[in-house]
Amino acid sequence: MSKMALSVALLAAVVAGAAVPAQRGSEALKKNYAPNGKIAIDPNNLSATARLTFADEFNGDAVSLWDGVSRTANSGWNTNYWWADAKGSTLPDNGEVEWYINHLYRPTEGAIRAGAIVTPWRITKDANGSYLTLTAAPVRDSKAQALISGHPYSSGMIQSYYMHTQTYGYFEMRAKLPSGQGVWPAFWLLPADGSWPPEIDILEVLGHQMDKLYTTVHTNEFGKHTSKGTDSVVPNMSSGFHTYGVDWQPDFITWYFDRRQVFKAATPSDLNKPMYIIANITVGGHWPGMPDQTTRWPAEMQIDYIRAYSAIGAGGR
Ligand SMILES: [Ca+2]
Repeated sequence: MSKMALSVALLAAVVAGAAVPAQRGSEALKKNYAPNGKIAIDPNNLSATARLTFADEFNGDAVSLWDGVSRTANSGWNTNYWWADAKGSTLPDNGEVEWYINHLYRPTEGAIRAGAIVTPWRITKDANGSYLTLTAAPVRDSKAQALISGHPYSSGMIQSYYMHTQTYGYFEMRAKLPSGQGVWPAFWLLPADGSWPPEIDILEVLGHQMDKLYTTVHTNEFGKHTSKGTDSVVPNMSSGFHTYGVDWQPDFITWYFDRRQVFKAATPSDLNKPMYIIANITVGGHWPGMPDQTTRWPAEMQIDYIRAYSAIGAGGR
């Protein structure tokens, strides 16, 4: 996503994902150790090679949203960048033109109820399952636009800063992505200590290239921002559900599409601290370009689940 240079104050209350091993592992797996003594995570055999540390299946009747106070494992998703004003947020340095609605900000909540802003996060269901649907859409009502700092689009993001951060492990989202010129869906990790870089982009897609999956790691290990990444040609990501995963370990980071490896890079030296999870739809920006008359609204990202796992140690430790 390229958070760009943001100077933010450090924030306490970092809840690191505790690496408490479960009673797992088997003799057959013992030959497959990662260098840190953990069993290498196999995304195609997660039950035997990893421990589930976080999951939201989005199967309830409502999205589990943060109450503005709690900082526990079940305190819900925040819909605003944690460093941002209560009115909501965007990342202006990227040239983005969406405004992420903060579900805790009453004036925009009122505009949503009045129909002037499309609901950015809701649970949707069909015969195959239950999903979190994030929605980006134009805001045409001038009073509503004034509530979102004049931005022409509202959008939805969820981030786990207050309820789940984790160092290393496997992170996976199953989702169907929005398409369209200027639409930029993403699933990514940022450091809980407020530093940037590093950053891991598990998926980034530009809505005019729905068969091109971008996977990237950003680092400051050389004292300046550098990145390593690739783009992979995959089946159209807006015509069906796919899984997007990353296995971040002390030695290597491996990206997966439908649990098949698409990219691998050595882990930068500064990627060794708790990260939180973000999923969002960006609109516009220097990279994707702006929406045009071909872009169809609303742009919706349907998320079946987001899960995180930790590696387990040798002999079930
Ligand atoms: Ca689900």
